[in-house]
Amino acid sequence: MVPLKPVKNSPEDLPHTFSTHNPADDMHPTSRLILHIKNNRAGEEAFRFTGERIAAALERHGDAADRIDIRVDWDLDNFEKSMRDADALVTWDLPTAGLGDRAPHLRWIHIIGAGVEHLQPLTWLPPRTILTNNRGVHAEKTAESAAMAVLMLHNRIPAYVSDQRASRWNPVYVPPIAGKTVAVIGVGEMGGAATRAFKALGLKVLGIRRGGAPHPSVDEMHGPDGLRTVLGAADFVHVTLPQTPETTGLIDRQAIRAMKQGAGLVNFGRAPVIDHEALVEALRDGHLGGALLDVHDPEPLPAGSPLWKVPNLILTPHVSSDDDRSYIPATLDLVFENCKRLLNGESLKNRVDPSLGY
Ligand code: OXD
Repeated sequence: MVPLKPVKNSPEDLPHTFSTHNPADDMHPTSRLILHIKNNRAGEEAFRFTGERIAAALERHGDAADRIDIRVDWDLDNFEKSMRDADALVTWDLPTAGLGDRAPHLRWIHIIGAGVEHLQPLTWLPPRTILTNNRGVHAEKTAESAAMAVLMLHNRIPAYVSDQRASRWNPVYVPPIAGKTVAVIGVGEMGGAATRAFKALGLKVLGIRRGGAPHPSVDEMHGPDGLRTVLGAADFVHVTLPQTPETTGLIDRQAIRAMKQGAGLVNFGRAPVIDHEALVEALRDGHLGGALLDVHDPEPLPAGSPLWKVPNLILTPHVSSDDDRSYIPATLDLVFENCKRLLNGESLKNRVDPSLGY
């Protein structure tokens, strides 16, 4: 979720308070939670916390609703004031300097995306404050998009798009995809959802994840040192890595050259994980059969980027894992579930490990 495209503002749609506070509850101040939700004016409507979406989520979480005071604002409007007594913050971004002093009661920050690279290094996080992210919210959409991506690569759609631009008739007949091999680099929530979709297509699934723990939809799981092995064995490589110092540049020239001749590459994670110059070279000289990139650096990808015109490469504008119907409702379900946990003194779901950066 990267809310970058400018959208029409609709401030009238934003409730500034959603308090169901009953003054009688003042007897038990620790049993209440003040939650500040920060919307981005420049963000897309799909990622906006509207009054309607919040009200619907409160209905679904009625048991917690009367213990949470919700304040919704645009960007930094009322931010400093609100941080003085807020217990929890839901946002995509925030000014981090001196947060511990500016937000003395803040116990929890929820980031409404899976990636938190824009906030790294996480050294600004006050020791008493827990950071959580949106991993898992994308599962259904990302699984569908992952299936689409490998089917497109298998059926030579990137090459046919290039042929179409050149008015070229070049039929190539391929068998059904079952039996091919896909390597998922980064089997977390998003990668895990992709592996389920790949299994359903009849693919052999190889996986890479820290620690190499098995996954029910992965036939062969490896730790990070198995990267070259899986790259060399796969017909399709599906990248779902977060951006951290360890993953930046991981799919470099050597890694790309280690892929099978004619293989396809997909990136649904973060752009800096891949060496794009090496990718372009491999697409132009035919080492790779095609690629689909959904994530870019920067976003929006500038009109002058050479990537737009590379043959056998399909670009999508960071849409593979987010949908405009359920993203914010599912985010609110996660937020309210964690509110209940915080109120009950239980550990929160989706904690980000500041030392790993995801
Ligand atoms: C996210 C994403 O970080 O969609 O949530 O990329």
